[in-house]
Amino acid sequence: MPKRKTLNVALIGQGFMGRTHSNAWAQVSKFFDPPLKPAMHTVCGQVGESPDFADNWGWANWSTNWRKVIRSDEIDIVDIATPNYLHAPMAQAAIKAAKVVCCEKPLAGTLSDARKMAASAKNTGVKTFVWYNYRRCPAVAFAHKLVRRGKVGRIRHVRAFYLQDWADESVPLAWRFQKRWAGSGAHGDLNAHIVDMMRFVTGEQITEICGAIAETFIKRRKRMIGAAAGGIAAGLKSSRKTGKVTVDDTVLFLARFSGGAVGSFEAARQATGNQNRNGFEINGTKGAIRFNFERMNELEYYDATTDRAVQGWTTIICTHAPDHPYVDAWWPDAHPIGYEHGFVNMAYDVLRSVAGKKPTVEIPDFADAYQTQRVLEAALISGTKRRTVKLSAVR
Ligand code: SOE
Repeated sequence: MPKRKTLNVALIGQGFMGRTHSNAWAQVSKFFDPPLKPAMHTVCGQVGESPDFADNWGWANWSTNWRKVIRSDEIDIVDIATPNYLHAPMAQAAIKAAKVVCCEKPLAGTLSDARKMAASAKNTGVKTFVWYNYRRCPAVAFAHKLVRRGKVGRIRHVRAFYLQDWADESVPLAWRFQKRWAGSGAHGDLNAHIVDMMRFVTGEQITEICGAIAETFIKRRKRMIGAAAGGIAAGLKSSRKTGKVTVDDTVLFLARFSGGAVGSFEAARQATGNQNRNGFEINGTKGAIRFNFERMNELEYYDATTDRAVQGWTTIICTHAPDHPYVDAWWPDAHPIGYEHGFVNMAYDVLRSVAGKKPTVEIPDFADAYQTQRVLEAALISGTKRRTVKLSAVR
């Protein structure tokens, strides 16, 4: 455990997640009172990216040499916010340097990388965390607590979906559409979130995949001009030339849970009309809950134990402290919070965990995120082989 009361953070990545993480490290001590304070020490970008990012977000230093930054004795926490193919080399270097390691989701682009990352973390005892940020929406954290309190009863059905519609023909061949950089498409990007979220909310494990479909609707996309390896930086222009998309645009699969429930999972990037519909519905013997991130402050609850004459869905605005997690750090009742707050909530729980204190709700470490990665892999095997796949057979 780092000795300092102030932990020096090195962030690697200046894209979308570089922004959400920068905001989280900048805001966490303003809204929470973490037992250890983060100092925004260094941000690493790619050669060709702008160092202005560091000034804009309040990072004291900027570098393009992530290996050197990770090895620096001045750094306590390494935060990886890069495309999936870089998670493993960066995390392994950070574990070797005995740093605290935070890594964006999915843990890795491949099960093999994820397995090695989890093994290194286990063998060294280094503290690791994975940014499955949706666990830290107050409504999702509260859903987790309602299930723990038995308000839903024994779970019979889990219906999870993460539907977007941004990836139309106009979007060029970025890293997210190429297997060598991303590992998979909507599956590792979006099913990763809902698999983690359903394991978290139900408290159960997925034991079997009973069929899956993967489809790529847009087979070729315009290449990006001047794209660095992985074509990462946002805003790159696209050329006339096209390249083959080598990952899925959508994956759907059916699953069994350890408590006996059955479930469906659907991830899609061209589900027209769903801009960021990350959600679920869980049906149990005593009631049901449902969530849609597009209305992220609300959780719907159905109490099946009341008089049938008055049963109906209740919409709970999850902004009431202390009943709803995290909200005492933010605003009064019915003053909604947003997407970025989940990341600030996570930074708080990372700092609590590093200080040896309990997080507000469980945080996935590499070992936990590896379980999610096994489910993703099992679904891909089921889709390819067109058969049922037991999780016990996927390591
Ligand atoms: C793109 O699908 C994306 O940015 C995901 O990568 C994030 O994890 C999700 O929170 C929003 O959409």
